[in-house]
Amino acid sequence: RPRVLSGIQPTAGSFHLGNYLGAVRQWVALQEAHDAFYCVVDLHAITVEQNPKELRQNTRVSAAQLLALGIDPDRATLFVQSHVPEHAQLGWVMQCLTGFGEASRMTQFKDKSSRSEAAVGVGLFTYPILQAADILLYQAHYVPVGEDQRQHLELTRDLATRFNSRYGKTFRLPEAYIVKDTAKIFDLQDPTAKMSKSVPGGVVELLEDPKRSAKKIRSAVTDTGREIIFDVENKPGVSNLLTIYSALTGRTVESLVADYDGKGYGDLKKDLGEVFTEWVTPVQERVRMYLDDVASLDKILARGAERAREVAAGTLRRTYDKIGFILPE
Ligand code: AQP
Repeated sequence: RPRVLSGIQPTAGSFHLGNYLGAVRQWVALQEAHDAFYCVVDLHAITVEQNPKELRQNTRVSAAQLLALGIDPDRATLFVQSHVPEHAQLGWVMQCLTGFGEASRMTQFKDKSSRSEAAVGVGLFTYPILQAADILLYQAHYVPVGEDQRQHLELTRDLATRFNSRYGKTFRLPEAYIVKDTAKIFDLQDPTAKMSKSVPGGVVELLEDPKRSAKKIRSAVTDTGREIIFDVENKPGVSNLLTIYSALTGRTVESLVADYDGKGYGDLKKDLGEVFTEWVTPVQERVRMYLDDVASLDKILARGAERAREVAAGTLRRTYDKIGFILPE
């Protein structure tokens, strides 16, 4: 079975609709026919300052959300990044292989550092290099991510190629697995920007009160005119709502457009608020259930880490050997 690897940050506690539709939804689908590894990337979370108590809680809440959204720990390997020390170890090797200019060209760093009011740490700069290590450790064939991660995946491939040509074939070159329709979910208040947890306002959080989400959807920025049609260029707001609607219900955009013929933006937003509420309510219930039994949740994660380490340790050992490190017996 082809292998997939992907990760999600535990930073904000709740995932948002962009994380779900752009990434986690694919994770759930891929676990059926793939050898899937999914991790909550707490090492990445500390690239910005975290409150220790909140980080611990958010990591569990993230794992609970993945389970509630359909990740099956008997099929997929679900784990926490810091439980597998090989991530940090291979991360260092990859850092030594990366050019300074190459790292400087990563647009996510430019975006995030320019938005940050606090001092920016080196970890935020080297974040995509650790991400490369995350992926390469598992020799993943595919990496299901949103469009915003495409550049990071290119870096991963470049580093794998460089290592392989310098030391001999060691890493598989992974491919991005990006589902076009939901590759980028846009902010409800600014439908030209991606929905993102660091720009609050138009972001729909999975764990907030659904009434609040429905209200955000009702007050989403739409476009001039009245007609409900899918036209990303001229009607980004309405198109974004149609994308979300379609993804949550499994209905095609065309059939939605046909249904809303003659109706107004208000109708579409009100209905989408209801669709979202209906979808998210049982998800929230399941999240609560997992969090009510932290001991069992931690056990699932420990089991996942053990399976992940079996693969990661093998790759790291081969890598160290190629580099010329003396392998401990
Ligand atoms: N708006 C989005 N549309 C589609 N996919 C998205 N993803 C994030 N935003 C969108 C995908 O979600 C996965 C996990 O993301 P993450 O939590 O690891 O990191 P992120 O990209 O930093 O999330 P945010 O909300 O976008 O945070 P900030 O504001 O910190 O940048 C990834 O696969 C990502 O593609």
